[in-house]
Amino acid sequence: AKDWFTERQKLQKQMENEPLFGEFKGKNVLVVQAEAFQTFVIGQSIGGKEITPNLNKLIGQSIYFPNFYHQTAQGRTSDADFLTSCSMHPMPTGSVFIRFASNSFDCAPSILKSQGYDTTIHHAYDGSFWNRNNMYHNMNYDRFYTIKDYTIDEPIGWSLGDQSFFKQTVEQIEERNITPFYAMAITLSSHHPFKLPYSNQELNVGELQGTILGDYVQAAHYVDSAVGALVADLKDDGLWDNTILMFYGDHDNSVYDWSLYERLFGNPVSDLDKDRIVRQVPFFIHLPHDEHAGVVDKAVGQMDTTPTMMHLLGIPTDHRYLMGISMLSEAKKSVVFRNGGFTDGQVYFVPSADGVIANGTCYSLSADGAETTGTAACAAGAESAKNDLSVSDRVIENDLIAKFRKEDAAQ
Ligand code: GP9
Repeated sequence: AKDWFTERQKLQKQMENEPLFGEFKGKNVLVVQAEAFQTFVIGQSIGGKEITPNLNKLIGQSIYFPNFYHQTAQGRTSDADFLTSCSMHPMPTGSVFIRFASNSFDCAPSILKSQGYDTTIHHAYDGSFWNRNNMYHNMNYDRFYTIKDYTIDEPIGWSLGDQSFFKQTVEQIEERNITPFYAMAITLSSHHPFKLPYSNQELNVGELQGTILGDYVQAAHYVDSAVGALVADLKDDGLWDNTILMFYGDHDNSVYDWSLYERLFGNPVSDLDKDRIVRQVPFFIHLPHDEHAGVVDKAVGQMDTTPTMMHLLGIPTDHRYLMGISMLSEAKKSVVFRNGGFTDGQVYFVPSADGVIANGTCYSLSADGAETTGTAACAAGAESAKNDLSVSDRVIENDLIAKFRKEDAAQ
């Protein structure tokens, strides 16, 4: 496993000579992890209205990755947090937050704290859920703001509506008055089963009315309006121009009735589309100035988030134990899913239930679409995906990063 990381660290070194490395040194970072927020709602309209008008507008002002994939497994929201913050795969069963909360990892808050950042995490729910209290302590956050720190003045779903959640989160950050800050905000209003109060249902979802996908679309629209209000708040408070804002979805919505999606899109959904719809969540980076804004089509995944942040902030990662690579780097790598599937932007592999590579489905991707091809075209990538997952599992199960660090210190 150590050799695997030595090779990965060589690829991570590459970003130090690439454009944008350190261009935003010392800037604040605000990360928004949005509950069950998927890519298919971006740019989509229903009843003549955009589902996500604010995020659609943000595309033109951000670096936007339409081919960003979540890589979560049974640990759902906690897996997304672990993948993006600590740049390792989730476990095949359970949640790393619950099973391995005292192990050593190189997570974003501890890296940034070592660089003088104030580090906070904000989630308006019970601090013990997903064992967050323990895991966040291990991740070296200065403070975890839980439901106890919020006034429930907009009750929605499990707790507080995202609009008020964002507003109070910005107030909490401002009250600390410590810069630079790294803050992560985890939303909740779009949690399954997506039932918003009537007054928050602003869209006319037509024939999806009364269906779970109709409710999901209403919830996504509400989250989008909360993001619009957050952006306005950051601008009003003078934070917009000195803060990197990252926004991404944590995992899919668990709605697998494809006839509902066909009604929404107005066309049939292929098997490949089904797999991609379930795995694609949007990823936005808004930088303190807009000159690098654009759509980047490359295939990237949640575990690339912390390396990307370090790239922008100019913090080397070539001595860290991170499995991802900056999304802004030219270094090549594929996005590996917990089920053994992967994509590198050229091919997309969907494994079979028995895990035998030859029994899986390999698609070759092109600008015009996708077609199935022999599994030989995916075989090397699928072997490498298996190996990556096994390295990650061994490192986590045996707390190997602690051992690697000792070895590094002795050298
Ligand atoms: C609860 C929230 C939801 O705190 O993070 O987690 P999920 O059920 O989506 O994994």
